[in-house]
Amino acid sequence: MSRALQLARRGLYTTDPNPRVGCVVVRDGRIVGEGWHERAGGPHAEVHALRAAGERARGATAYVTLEPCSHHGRTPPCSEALIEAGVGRVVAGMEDPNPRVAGQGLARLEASGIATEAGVLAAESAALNPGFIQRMRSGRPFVRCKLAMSLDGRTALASGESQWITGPAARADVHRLRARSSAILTGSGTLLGDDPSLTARIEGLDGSAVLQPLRVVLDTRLVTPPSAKLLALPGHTLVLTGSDDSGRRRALEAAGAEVAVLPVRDDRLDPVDVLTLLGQREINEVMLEAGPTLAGAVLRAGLVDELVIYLAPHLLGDQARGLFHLPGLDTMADRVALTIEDIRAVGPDWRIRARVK
Ligand code: AOF
Ligand code: ZN
Repeated sequence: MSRALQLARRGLYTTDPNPRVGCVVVRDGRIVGEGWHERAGGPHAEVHALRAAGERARGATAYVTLEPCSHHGRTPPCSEALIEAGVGRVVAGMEDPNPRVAGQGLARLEASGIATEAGVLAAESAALNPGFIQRMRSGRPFVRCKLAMSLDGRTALASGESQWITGPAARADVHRLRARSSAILTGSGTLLGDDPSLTARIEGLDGSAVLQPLRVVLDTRLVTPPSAKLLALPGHTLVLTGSDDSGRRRALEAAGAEVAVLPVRDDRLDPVDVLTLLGQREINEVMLEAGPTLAGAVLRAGLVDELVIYLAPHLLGDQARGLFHLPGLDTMADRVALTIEDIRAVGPDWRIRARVK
């Protein structure tokens, strides 16, 4: 299963909106076939592994990081392929949370006399696909909020200047996080202030090895200029607004953006509406790269799942800006509680990964 997890990770940047899945076929203690899911529409991990194993799959054990599917999607069901290949046993990392599968893949195998087991390296298997799992269960994507700050917890000078807080190694790490995300979410404030590209660029990997994440701009009043840099870059940009200004909308569309209108509540777009819309578009992992107002609003709505904070070895002082605007946080009881999952050095900076409790 460890090997199957390794194989699944090869699909980290390309399987969207499908999950990353790996499979290993073992006979008499030897690996006779391996495979992983590379892209949606292409064969599933099991099909690749069974093809590699050929006749040697008969009586073998298949280890799969996700329960084999039972449905006709873009491809025929893997449970049927395993039955036809004559495997004797199937071990799954976890059940498929997709309601079209949800235990039926394993049940189908059992019904034809194949022994099954689920939950082997379950936590590791789930960690491959936090977004897919959350979207299948809640309809909304997994949200990872990325922040860069000084050692004294500041993210920009009072002037807004923030380039660069962290060094090149941390910025390269951010590109890997962007590349595994289905969408990058930012606000019009960041767009106007920084004119960011929000693309995923990984050294040593060409364009086709990374699906460009959807760039999503929250722009209540439709102030995004058609000259914004990201509109001209490879990939797709979605501007979400509450404005019905058709002139500005046409100008943005002419510049390559897609514009969609959402309801405005208290002068803002509601993070729940935004993430529900993204879930409907099969967005699995969202990377939130925003200023304190939007980051604070999404955090407050309880919709941030993970924080990735890069901590740089310098001080910006108490006139500089903090990470989250959280009005009304007046007592210690209102603190946002976190669990730190890991801390590691990235060049001269430190990366902290934390879960919101
Ligand atoms: C597997 N093995 O390698 C993957 C699975 O539209 P399709 O045919 O590509 O099916 C996509 C669904 O299949 C996806 O939502 C998930 O439930 C499952 N993914 N299943 O047996 C695989 N990638
Ligand atoms: Zn399948």
